[in-house]
Amino acid sequence: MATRKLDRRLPFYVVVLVLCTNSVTASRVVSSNTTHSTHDNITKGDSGVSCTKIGRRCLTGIDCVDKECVCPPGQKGNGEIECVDNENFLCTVSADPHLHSYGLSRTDVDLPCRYRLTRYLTEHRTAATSESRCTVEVYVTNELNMGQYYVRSVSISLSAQDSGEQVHHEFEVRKFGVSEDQIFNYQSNVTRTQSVWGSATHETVNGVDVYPTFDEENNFAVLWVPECATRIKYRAYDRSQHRQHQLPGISIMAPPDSKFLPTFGNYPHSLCGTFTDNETLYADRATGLGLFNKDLGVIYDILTEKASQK
Ligand SMILES: *[C@@H]1O[C@H](CO)[C@@H](O)[C@H](O)[C@H]1NC(C)=O
Ligand SMILES: *[C@@H]1O[C@H](CO)[C@@H](O)[C@H](O)[C@H]1NC(C)=O
Ligand SMILES: *[C@@H]1O[C@H](CO)[C@@H](O)[C@H](O)[C@H]1NC(C)=O
Ligand SMILES: CC(=O)N[C@H]1CO[C@H](CO)[C@@H](O)[C@@H]1O
Repeated sequence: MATRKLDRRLPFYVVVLVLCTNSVTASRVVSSNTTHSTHDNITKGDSGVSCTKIGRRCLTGIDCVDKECVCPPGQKGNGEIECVDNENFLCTVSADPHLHSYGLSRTDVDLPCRYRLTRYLTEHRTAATSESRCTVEVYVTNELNMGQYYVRSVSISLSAQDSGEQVHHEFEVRKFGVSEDQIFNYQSNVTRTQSVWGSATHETVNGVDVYPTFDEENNFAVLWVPECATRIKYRAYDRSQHRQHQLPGISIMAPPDSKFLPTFGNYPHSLCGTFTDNETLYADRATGLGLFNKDLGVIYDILTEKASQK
């Protein structure tokens, strides 16, 4: 059925592919204090119980109730991919792919492009002064497989600035993943830039460190930064099958004190929107654009945003 849907829309997809891959690629200034590291991992975890109507599995330890993976009391989310404490906010792009905003609006993202999901500022939890901030920005790239789109890679920029220590850290983390026959193969590249400003320099730096880890039971590449109360998990899709027994995609957990910047944090620039958006976010936008379908509004916004496709 999915293939028939694609056949019908094929000319449209070709046009979109050309549009999004022709976007300008931003160049990056590389400072002399930049280091690169690569972290690879292969995971083949079974995750938790087989639960849903289409046989999807819950995260380990998550209960299956009436064919749904239910997060424990005090938590919310989709127990197939992420449960977070109630006060936090969650944005996910999962399956083929469905986007769920922070404000619980839903849409599909049927195109092979790179797009920004979120950008926010939040307090640095362990900094020496209260003036310290984290900035988080997340992009994902979709790819077409067997007539469906899936999230193929994730790119995260995180900067943590500690005014007390006069240190600014910046990280670029790119994660790629592929899975065949339930074997997940991840690669994460971390670029770290450290800069010191002001007159003082410090030998030792108590700043954040960003190490991608891997959840080997549930097959995620995870970036958990406690200093910024931010957790980003990515599960590759399985190329060898249509039915994905472990829900593929990305989840972003943002803390309740996150602040969104008007130009970059809010929809349409950041597809997850903000915490104050509601479930009609995408439908309202499509109506505002004069489009009959909310998925087309998102496609229009991704193409006009022209995110760097690198
Ligand atoms: C995968 O990552 C874990 C830590 O998350 C590590 O203990 C393990 O050795 C890694 N495996 C491989 C194959 O790199
Ligand atoms: C990671 O870095 C290595 C070496 O610099 C490069 O060959 C590889 O393509 C990079 N992978 C990603 C996912 O960026
Ligand atoms: C959702 O938010 C929009 C814009 O802020 C508002 O106009 C609309 O009434 C809200 N809808 C609901 C159901 O709360
Ligand atoms: C901005 C900054 O931190 N520059 C440092 C880069 O590293 C060199 C030596 O490795 C230092 O001398 C600079 O101060």
